[in-house]
Amino acid sequence: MSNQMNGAEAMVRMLEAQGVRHIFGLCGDTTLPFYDAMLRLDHGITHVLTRDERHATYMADGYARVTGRVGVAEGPSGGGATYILPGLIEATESSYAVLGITTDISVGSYGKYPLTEVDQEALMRPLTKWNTVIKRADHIPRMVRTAFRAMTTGRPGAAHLGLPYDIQYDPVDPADIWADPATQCFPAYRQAPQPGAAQAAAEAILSAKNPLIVCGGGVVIAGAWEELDRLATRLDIAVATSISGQGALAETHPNCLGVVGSNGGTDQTWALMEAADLVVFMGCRAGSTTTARWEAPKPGTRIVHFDSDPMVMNANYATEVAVVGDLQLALAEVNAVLDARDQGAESFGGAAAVAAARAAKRAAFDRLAQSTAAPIRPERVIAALIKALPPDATIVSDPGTSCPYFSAHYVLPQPGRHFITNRAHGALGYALSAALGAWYGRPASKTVALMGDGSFGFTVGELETVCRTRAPITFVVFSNASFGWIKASQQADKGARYYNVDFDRTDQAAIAAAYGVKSWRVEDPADLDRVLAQAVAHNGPSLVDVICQPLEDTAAPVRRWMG
Ligand SMILES: Cc1ncc(C[n+]2csc(CCOP(=O)(O)OP(=O)(O)O)c2C)c(N)n1
Repeated sequence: MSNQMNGAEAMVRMLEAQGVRHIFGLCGDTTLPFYDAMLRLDHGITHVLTRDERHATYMADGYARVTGRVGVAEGPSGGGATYILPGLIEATESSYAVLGITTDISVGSYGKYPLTEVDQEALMRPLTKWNTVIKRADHIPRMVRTAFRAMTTGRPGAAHLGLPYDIQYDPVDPADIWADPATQCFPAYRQAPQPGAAQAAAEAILSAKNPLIVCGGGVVIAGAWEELDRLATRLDIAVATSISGQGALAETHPNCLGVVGSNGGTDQTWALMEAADLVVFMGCRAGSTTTARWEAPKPGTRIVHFDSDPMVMNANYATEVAVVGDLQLALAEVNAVLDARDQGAESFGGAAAVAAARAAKRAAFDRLAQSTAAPIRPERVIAALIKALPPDATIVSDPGTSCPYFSAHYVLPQPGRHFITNRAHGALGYALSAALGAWYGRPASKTVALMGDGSFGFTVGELETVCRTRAPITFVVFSNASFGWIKASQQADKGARYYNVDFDRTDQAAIAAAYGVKSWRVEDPADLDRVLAQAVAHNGPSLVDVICQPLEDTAAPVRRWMG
């Protein structure tokens, strides 16, 4: 074996071979050889220094969501490894390919009480689709290939690679540096459904009186919107989405109903969910949010389910037809089955039902969006965003006020991943850094992050990263000096017995300005349109701190708080 390459260099060369273009992360003692290899080798990979490993992983996640490429985050042993966890579980449960690399203490010092020792493999196991701490340098190329294969095939997810310090100095045979180009992007190696499944699904749908399609993030991840558009249009069938499923169809499409469920769903969209005699779940796990804790579809509703993951079939509903396979391939097969029929066009009257629901929802929204009240109504902020943002904008939201309001009322004019939110775990403080990752992935698109002031406090340190990288992202803070979501839940569930949910009002605009962000504080709704337009047009990072109506006083589109 020639001795031209050490383990650290092999890791860099493997990432290069796997097509990695960006790595987000921060350094530690165990990272020294890896960083030295990054510095010395000519590899074309941009390393973005972050201020916290949580946010490095969120950046990798935002990057993966807009590009369909593997997002890569790295951090050091011990504290670095524990801080990287939140991003890995979000990516795994949201089905996005994110690789977390943590350097580790030397294999040679296992069990000798070295600083930062922790069983990283055990730590990462429930959070990742695949995970290993590499024990020998000559295993590095194979383990990197395995990680990329695991992340990108089947249902995508996160992987973790532990890279101990001492093996970074050990030799690796350069001949083993190669990668499978198919695993640079996800979904890789798409699999078609079992023979006959698409036919059975088409027949079930055609036999329904009032079917409804409910799309989750799987449709967007598979890039199946053209096939879905064909299907929805030809059958004139209504298409609802989960929040993650926004982008399965353009929300201006005549058949697109919008979001259903307990967060971002409204009475108007829920009515169609309840009225359906057959629900077609597509790339959707039929989880608690989309179904409002399985309130609808009710037991007995006929279910057809398309998903790449067989584990979701029959998990929540007895399923009449299960179509396991890639969504793009599966929907193409359904369309081919329908093409082969010569019975003329079927119509379920979906567009008319959608038009009526959308008009009623819009009328209720418009009344509140025109409000001149202060503190400013969230509806007014969403209306201002609708006016200020270009059609191809990328919008990232934290949980809290902005998520249900945006999901319910913003109309995304294009299919694809233009709205990003961490719906799997909903950890606060995701949006700011995920927006930076999304901007790296899609720099020509205007990128906007929406967050509560609670979330702002979780993530504010990354404003330095944003300013250093000069990313022209606009941040909008819905400021209400409380953990509003929980406060609103205490109102709804606990008779307004508020306990420890308020914090002091912080001046987000002043804090951001200190980092070098161009910023505004808006208290008068009359200023909102002008300020947002200026912030969006600004050629650098900008922030608008909006003094908002407290969430517990709003008419938020959150099902358990309603009536
Ligand atoms: C890391 C983390 N801790 C706790 C929660 C529980 N939680 C959900 S929403 C919420 C309040 C959010 O407050 P803020 O960001 O200010 O937004 P608001 O609801 O006030 O709009 C909390 C604490 C969470 N989602 N994530």
